[in-house]
Amino acid sequence: MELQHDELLRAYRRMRMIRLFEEKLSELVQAGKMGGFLHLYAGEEAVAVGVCSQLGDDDIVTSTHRGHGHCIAKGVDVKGMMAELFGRATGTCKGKGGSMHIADMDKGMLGANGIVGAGIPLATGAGLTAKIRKTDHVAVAFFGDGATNQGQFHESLNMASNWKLPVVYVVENNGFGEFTPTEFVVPVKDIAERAHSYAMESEIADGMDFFDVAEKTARALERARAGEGPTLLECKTYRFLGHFAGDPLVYRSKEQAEDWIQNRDPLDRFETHATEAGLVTADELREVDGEVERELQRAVDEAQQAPFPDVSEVLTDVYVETP
Ligand SMILES: Cc1ncc(C[n+]2csc(CCOP(=O)(O)OP(=O)(O)O)c2C)c(N)n1
Repeated sequence: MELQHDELLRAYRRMRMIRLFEEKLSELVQAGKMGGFLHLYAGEEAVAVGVCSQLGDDDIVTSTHRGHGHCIAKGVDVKGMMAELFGRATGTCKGKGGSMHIADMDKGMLGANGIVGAGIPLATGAGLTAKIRKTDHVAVAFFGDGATNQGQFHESLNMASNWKLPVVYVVENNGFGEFTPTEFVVPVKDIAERAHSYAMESEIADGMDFFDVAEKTARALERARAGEGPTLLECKTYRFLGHFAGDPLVYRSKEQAEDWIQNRDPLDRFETHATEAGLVTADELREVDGEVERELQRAVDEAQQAPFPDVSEVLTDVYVETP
């Protein structure tokens, strides 16, 4: 796996955007300027961007309740996302989806999802579609460690392995399901072990390391496109903020959080690796930082000025029949 200079800068830009986007949302919620229930992705950037750096627009991803990072990593327009979160008509889903239902079919983003585990069978179905239509596309399901205790995880992996579907199942193991440490509810040491029951390939990646995630994703995609079936890719990661915006974080120790945040920040890790290897310069990264900051501020300003959806739109784009 080799990434060109512009691809590396694009990956860094997306990681930085995710970080700033989530920090901005946290601020807006605390200031009472944004409503709704938000699950923030800061800390896990290398997973979404590492995986999506290997995908094309026609490859499919399915997401979770913690979906902003997956959207940004797959190239969904940030202005549309911000407007969506403010509930405005200019939003990605015309202001009617909100944080947990952002979807953008043009980018192969089948949607965030408020139901834990529910994106997994959707990606399995997208993989089946690709196989039946004989396209070269791969479907990727992102989900948390908690979701691997859901029945649909096991049913999907069984089916995908049996039918050799082109799917990559990406577990974002951030060590917690809501407020419960993963080891309280998962008996295996590594979630990747669960692949063995389905005769499926698995990989474990350092989810704080963009390069490791990208490399292991590339291998999984190669297998999928060669007709060798799915892979379970476990990425060990950590969420820097709470389970939801406003979480008082009483269930994890300050020392544990500090260790991950100070020593394993995926943006710092990217910068150290990429500059030491001479792939990009620190000046180039600082320029990206400035551009991202300005782009995000414009997105917030424009979203706040944008109109709300008209009341006549209340029954459009929804799965109900008007009486
Ligand atoms: C089917 C279902 N059960 C429970 C919930 C409540 N819930 C929301 S997020 C969450 C924890 C999910 O943990 P994990 O899958 O590890 O993802 P993370 O939040 O760590 O990213 C739970 C239990 C839900 N939304 N859907």
